[in-house]
Amino acid sequence: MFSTRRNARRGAALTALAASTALVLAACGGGDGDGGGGGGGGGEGGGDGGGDAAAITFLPKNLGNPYFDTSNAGGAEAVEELGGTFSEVGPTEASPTSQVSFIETAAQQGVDALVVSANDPEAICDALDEARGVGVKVVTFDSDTNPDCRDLFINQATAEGIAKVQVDLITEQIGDEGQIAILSASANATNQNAWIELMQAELEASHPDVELVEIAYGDDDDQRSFDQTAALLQTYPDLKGIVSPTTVGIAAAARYLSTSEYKGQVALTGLGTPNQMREYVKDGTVEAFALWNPADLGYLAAYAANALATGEISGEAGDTFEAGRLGSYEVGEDATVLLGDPFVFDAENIDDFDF
Ligand code: RAM
Repeated sequence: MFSTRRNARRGAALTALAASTALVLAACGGGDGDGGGGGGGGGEGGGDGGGDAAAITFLPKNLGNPYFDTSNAGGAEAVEELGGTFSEVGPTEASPTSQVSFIETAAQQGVDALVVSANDPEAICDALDEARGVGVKVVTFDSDTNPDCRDLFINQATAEGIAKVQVDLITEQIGDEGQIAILSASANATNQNAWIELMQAELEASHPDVELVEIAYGDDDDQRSFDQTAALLQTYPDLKGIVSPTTVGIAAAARYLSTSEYKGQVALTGLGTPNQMREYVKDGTVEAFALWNPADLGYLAAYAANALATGEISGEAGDTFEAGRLGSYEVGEDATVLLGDPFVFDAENIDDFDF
C-alpha cells in the first residue's frame, strides 16, 4: 500500500520535510562543537516565565551515528536561534549505563537542560534524578526513559505508526508470506523494543503467513550489525526479509546484502537515513524504508527544553510552546510531545533529501 504518492497529505509532508531539511542544511555550518561548560545563558530557570535562554546539552545514545549527528545539528540550530548555549556529549557505545557519567558531569556543570536519547528505560534514572535534584530539566527524545525519570519526552511519531509502516513495507515486499527476521539496535533500547512489540502484535493480527524467526541485536554498532546480518542469512536459508528498525542496522544490512547472492532475493526495510540508504535504493538492494526528520526532532527537543528551563512551561498536559519554524506544540498525555508521522522513502523521492 505504500506508493510514493499515497495521498495528498503525504505530498504536503514531503514538501514540509524537504523544506525543513534545507533549513537544517543551511544551519549545519555552526555544527556540533561543544559550547564549553555550562554557565552560558541560563541561570536557575526559576519558573516565572520567559527567562534567559538556556544552556542545553544533548546526549545521544552514542556518538558517530549520522542519525544523531543530524538530530544534534537540529538541536544546535534551535539553541542558536534562542541565543542559548549548545553542547553535545556522549559515549561511543550504546550500552545501558554508558551515559551515566555524562549526565553526572552535565549536572555538575550546572547546565539548564539535558536532552537525552536513552539506551535503557531504567539504567540512567538515578543519575537523571540527581540532575533534576539540582535543577536540571530533563527532556528525553527519540528513546524514552520511564516517564517518572524525565520532565518531557519528544516522540518522533507514535510507536503504533512506526511499527505499522515497517510491517506494511516488509509484508508488501515479500508478498505477505514467509520467514522474516528483525535486526534491532541494543537489546534494552526503549524505542526499538516498543516498536518491535507492536510489530509482533501487528504481524500476528494481520499477517498469519509471515513468520518472525529471530530478533537479532547489532547494538547500533556497524560491524556487529553487519555480522548479525550474515549470521541471520546463514541460519535461515529460507529467509524472505529483514526489518531493521535502526538506521545503523539497516545501513549495515544493506551493505552486506548489496554484494551478496541475496541481493534482490531477501527484502530489507526498516528505519534508515536517506543519505546512508541512497546507494542501496539505487542499486536495487532496498525498495523502500521509513523515517522521520531527525533534525526536526532535535530542533523540537531543544525548543521544549528551553521552554522548560526558562519556566515557560512545566510539562503538564495542555501546556503549549512555540518551536520556531515548526510552529506551536502542545504537551499531551504522559508529558509527551509528538513530532509528526513517519515518512516512506523510495527510488522516486530519495533524491529530494539530504540527511
Ligand atoms: C538509530 C537509533 C535511534 C533510532 C533510529 C531509527 O539511529 O537506534 O534511536 O531512533 O536508529
